Formats: sequence, C-alpha cells, structure tokens
Amino acid sequence: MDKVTTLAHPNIALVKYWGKRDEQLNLPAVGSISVTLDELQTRTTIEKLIGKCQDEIIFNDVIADEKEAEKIRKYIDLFREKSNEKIYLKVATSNNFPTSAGLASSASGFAALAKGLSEIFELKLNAQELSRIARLGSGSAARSIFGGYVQLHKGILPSGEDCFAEQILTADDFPLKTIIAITDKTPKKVSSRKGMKESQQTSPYYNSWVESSDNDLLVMKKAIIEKDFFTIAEISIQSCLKMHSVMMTTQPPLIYWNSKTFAIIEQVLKMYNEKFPVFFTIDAGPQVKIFTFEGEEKKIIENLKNLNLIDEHFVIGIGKGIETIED
Ligand code: 2P0
Repeated sequence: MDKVTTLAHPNIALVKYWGKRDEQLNLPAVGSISVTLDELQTRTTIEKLIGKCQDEIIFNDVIADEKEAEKIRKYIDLFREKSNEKIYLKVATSNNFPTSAGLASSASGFAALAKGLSEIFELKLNAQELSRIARLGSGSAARSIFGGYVQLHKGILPSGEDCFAEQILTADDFPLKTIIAITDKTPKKVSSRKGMKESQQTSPYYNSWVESSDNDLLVMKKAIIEKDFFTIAEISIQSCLKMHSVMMTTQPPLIYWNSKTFAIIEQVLKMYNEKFPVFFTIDAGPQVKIFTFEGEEKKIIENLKNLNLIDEHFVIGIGKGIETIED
C-alpha cells in the first residue's frame, strides 16, 4: 500500500490517567476508562515518498514546526524498526476541532497515525496490538483505537505487554451525550506529559491518587455494564476532582481551570444534587465536558447560557473506533 487515510476520534476519560509507571515505554501508573467521541475527528493521510530521506509532516495544511515534526518522525522510526523497511513518508493530518486546549488532540492524532502506519508498513496488527503501539505515542491514544466505552489497563509487566485498551460497551449500548463547554481557546500552558511528571515528583497527594484508582476502575466498569448513570456520575466527578487536586498541589501549581470553569462546575453540581441526570469532567485544560442522557442537553445549555457561562459549545455523541478510508 502506497497511500492510506485514517480517521480517529478523541476520547474523554471518566476515570482519569495522570502519572506514569515507566516514562521510556510510556506506561501509565493508573488504568483509565473513557468514552470515544463522535463528531470530533482527526484525519490523517500517509503517503510513501520516493527518493527522499526524511519524512514530511503537515499539520492542518501547514508544514509542522520542527519540534512537532521530530516527535512524529521518532514515532515513525518505531514502525521502520519493527518492519525493517527504510521508507520515508508524507504525513498530513488535520483536526476539525481546536488542538491543545484540553480536547485530547494527541489521543486522536496518535490513534489515526498508529492505524495508518500499521497499514503502510503492512504490520497486520489487531486492535489490542494497535492500542499498545498507539500508547507509545500518547497514553490516551490507546483508548481511541476503540469506540464506545473503553478501558486502558495499566498492566504490571515491565515490558508493557499487559498494558492495552479494550472495549467495555459500544456507543449504541448506552448512547449518552456530551456538551463540551469551551471557556478559553488558547493552547494550554503546560503539556500533560510535563505536568504529570511534575505531579509525580512533587504532589503530596500523588500516591493516594494512584492507590485509589483501582477501586474507581472496578466500580466504574460495573456501573457502565449496568448502565447505572448516577454511579458513573459519582465516580467521574470524584476521579476528575482527585486528579485536579493532584494537579493543583503540584509544584509549581498546575491550575488548568479559569473562573468560568469553576462557575460551570457549580451549576452542574447544583443540577446533579437536584437529581438531574448530569455530571462533569475536566481534563488538562479549562473546557468542561458535561454528560447527560440524549434529549436532556437543551435544559443544561439553556441554564448555562442564561447565566452567561458559555458562548461556544459542541454537543457530541459517543463514537466509533479508528477507521481506514479507501482513497
Ligand atoms: C486522561 N489526560 O485520562 C487524562 C486526563 C489529561 C488529563 O490522558 O504523556 O496526552 O502522551 O501519555 O495521553 C492526557 O495525557 O499523555 C491525558 P502522554 P496524554 O484523558
């Protein structure tokens, strides 16, 4: 195959990943559970270059800056080594959503890239193997290989063989909706990779965060299988606030929220405490991801709009895993 196009979607973790057990192999210190999103997507086209000895990396129609390009070239090196094929590639990737603003662009980016590269290098990887190799690009990318509700196991083996993702339920099994409330579109100041390393080294809460996560994963998995919305909500809110407590107590502090983020949390919690089916989660950025049942999203948006808390927002369903498109 000389050319391939792949599509992948970002995901949002309900039980969060923050911290690594092995930096070299990018092995997470905690497992995580996410939902893969529908309408937001990364589209990546990979072509073999003839007579070139360097990969060309294009990002949103512009040549990628050297730092970004080098990261991608190093990732392609893994596939060159695995396949023993010294070919160079043109990789053109684009997102239909803002990058680096807490919307998991590295998850969909590396998932699309892992799938495309495995096709170009004819590695014939199954979904579990793809999740393992996507993880080497970015931990959260392992989860975007699958659609619906997905668990990434942290594993215990030093090789990382037992660190892979698998699907818990499909999108159709339990079709929730997410409202992504955009509170600030500027790129985040501290990357997740750098931030989680600093948390691991300095937050006094880091160890209890790691210790408490196994139980969150157990309860969340059971709640998803049983489609128990309010337990999913309780664990998601807890996991999010625990992760942000670790972030905030990192030196120097990692405060990803702004005043609107906080005000939206307050409103969502108010509705949740009145038994409305809603909960929030927040990643390494200021956007608030609000989950509810299909059909209930209008009430939440109206409430937040009346309080001037959101201008831009997306309403998104739960989506599928990676796909290859025939060119
Ligand atoms: C998550 N995040 O579980 C958590 C919540 C951000 C906050 O996974 O270093 O970009 O590339 O493995 O995957 C973001 O971390 O980090 C992330 P690396 P990644 O969604």
